[in-house]
Amino acid sequence: MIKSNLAKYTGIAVLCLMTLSGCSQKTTKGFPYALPAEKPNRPLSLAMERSYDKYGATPQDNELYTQFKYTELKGFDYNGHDGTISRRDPSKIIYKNGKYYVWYTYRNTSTSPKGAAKANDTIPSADWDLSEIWYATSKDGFTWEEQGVAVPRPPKPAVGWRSVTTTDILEWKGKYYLYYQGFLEISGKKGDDCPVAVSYADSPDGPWTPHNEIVIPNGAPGEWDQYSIHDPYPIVYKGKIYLYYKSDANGKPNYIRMQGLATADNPLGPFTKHPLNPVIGSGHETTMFPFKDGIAALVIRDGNEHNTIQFAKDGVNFDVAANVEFMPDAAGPFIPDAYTDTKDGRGITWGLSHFTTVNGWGTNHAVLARFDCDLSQDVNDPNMKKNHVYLRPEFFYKMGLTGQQKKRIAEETKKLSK
Ligand code: AAL
Repeated sequence: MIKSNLAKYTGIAVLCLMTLSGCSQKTTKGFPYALPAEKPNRPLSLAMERSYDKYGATPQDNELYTQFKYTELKGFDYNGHDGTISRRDPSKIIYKNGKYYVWYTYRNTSTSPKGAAKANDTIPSADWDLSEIWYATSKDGFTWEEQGVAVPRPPKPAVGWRSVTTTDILEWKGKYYLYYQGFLEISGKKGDDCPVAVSYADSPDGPWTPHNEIVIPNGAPGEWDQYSIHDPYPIVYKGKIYLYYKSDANGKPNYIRMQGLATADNPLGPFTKHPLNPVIGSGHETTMFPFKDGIAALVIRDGNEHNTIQFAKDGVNFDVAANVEFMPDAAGPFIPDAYTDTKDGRGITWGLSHFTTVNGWGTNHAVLARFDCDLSQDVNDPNMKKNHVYLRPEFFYKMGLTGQQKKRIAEETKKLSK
């Protein structure tokens, strides 16, 4: 008995010593040079905790980290880029009948946009005023053949009579649905007054039948989405239609752009806005895709969390998953599993986006472009996972100081010399 007790206590003492020496090792040895692939069991700074918990040890380990590469498209004419023809806000891309399909806002007007005060029946106020929804097809995703109008402007006073823009496609039970912003007055007179309308067809080539009702109305006065519902963007998730959208709130003096969610069991509605809206407090145009068991989002341009890719396991509660640069504006990716109600979203590798900065305001218009990336579980492209883009000094000098800033700096220096 005594012998066994002795053995027991000796064992405990040895264990304690081992633990102690383990502890002291943990605290005295510096953080390892070779970055552990898994979160190490040692006290970590907040930044290193976050690094492992949110992102993965390095950007290369993070499936939601990528670079974006851009290619000019072939097949679209822009009238010498004089501002009379514009193509922007591409939809998601789908692959049907042996080719890719994309829909987009198409403007072909006698002049470039002139602002709300000068706009009339033929002069557009903004780049997306007096527009229609057109579509194009492609065999390779680089050269496109424009097919013409999909959804024209309906006669006044139907929703969209002034302009139909910023569309996205849904495939649901063998039918196709195009959701779009239906302008009820000139854009810019009262912000963008453009509730969401929908047209449907049996084939991606149409003909499209307008469902002459607003499917996602503006919020009630005083609510964050009281003025506009932008960028309707449907995917199928958890057996339902999850339609994400953007709205502009605040507006004093700058808008805060945020993303909301509305869900439905039927493509023609009713859609129920989520009680937690807005579900993302940043971003500009809306781009989401099924990823693993949740939804990933490209959060571009605006807000505290712009230039991030976010992820929500429930499609609602998004968190930052990666910080990225040079994100595609208004991205419409090719998402093979956007409508399959997948439980294991495979991600995206390319799509179309737009550039709105081809020329100055005088000949303002937008062009479609292709972006490529590696946000896919099935591709591992180390070149897309590099974590720096090398830019020449000229790029930075182009973003030079304004005259007013130069004046302030000169005054500050003058004050010092007194
Ligand atoms: C875009 C989109 C919507 C807006 C306008 C055209 O960035 O958010 O489509 O209405 O600008």
